Amino acid sequence: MNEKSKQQIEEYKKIIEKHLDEYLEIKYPEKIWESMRYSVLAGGKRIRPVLTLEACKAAGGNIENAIPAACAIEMLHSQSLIHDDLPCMDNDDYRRGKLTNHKVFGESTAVLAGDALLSFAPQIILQKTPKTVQPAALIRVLEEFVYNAGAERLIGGQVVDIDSEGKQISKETLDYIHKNKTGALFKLSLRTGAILGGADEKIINALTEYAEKIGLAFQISDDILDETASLETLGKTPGKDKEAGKVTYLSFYGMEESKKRLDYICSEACDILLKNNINSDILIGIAKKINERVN
Ligand code: GRG
Repeated sequence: MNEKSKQQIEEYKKIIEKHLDEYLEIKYPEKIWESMRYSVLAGGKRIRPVLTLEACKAAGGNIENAIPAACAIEMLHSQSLIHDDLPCMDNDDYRRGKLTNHKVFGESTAVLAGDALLSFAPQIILQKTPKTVQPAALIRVLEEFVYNAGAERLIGGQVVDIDSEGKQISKETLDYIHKNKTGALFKLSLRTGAILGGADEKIINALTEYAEKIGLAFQISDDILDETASLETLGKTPGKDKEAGKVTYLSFYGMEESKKRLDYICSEACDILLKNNINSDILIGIAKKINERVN
């Protein structure tokens, strides 16, 4: 990735942090807003909202139109992490290098903070997206949001993941988990940016294909990192998959083959962009970065 693109990503991140901070201003009852802020503003990589802003730009749109939706997607992602960390799910003590939400605020507040983020996110899309955006585009973005957050996608993936713990699942089941638990939000991020950027269907489809590739790549690298990284670099407890008896990409393909597949899938993602004349050094750079991920 060239220097200009690196700076652009930092600029996107600043915009996202600033708007998340503004949107999540503390209201009454303070406890729930503090809990929501604690997790959302805990400093994740912000890859999903960066993808949304860049997809909007790559489609020739104005990123101002996509800022509220990009932040809403990060809220949805943070919500899924808060709930995933609960004792009834993955039961984790650390996330984003800090104690998990329920460890600080208690379980009932953590459940409610997740719920509150899930309904606050579409509220932000509706209230804060510039009024110049066509209502049809806004409705499409909202439909993408609720669909990808729901039982057919993100929640479906999580349910099958939990049900699969300690079982010898098939490759198809693992694919379903990856596609939905991780892939859904990557697809949502890119499609949302493309729609708000005014992309035609060909470009929306190409960015969807790219999203499928990097979503899978991200999950493979997550599985690799779960075995190789430390709590310090990862920001969450490593080795959780093995401990929970989870079948991962590595269970089927082993470390070396998984790395090869990761490399290949990332290059396929770049090819999709090139073939469709999507000129984005940032999207190419992100696919390459996922291949070299350390956290
Ligand atoms: C109620 C809508 C709703 C959802 C709940 C709990 C749940 C369903 C889903 C959990 C999904 C989950 C935890 C997927 C893991 C995806 C993943 C690879 C997360 C890590 O993402 P990073 O590395 O994290 O981008 P940061 O902290 O950098 O943002």
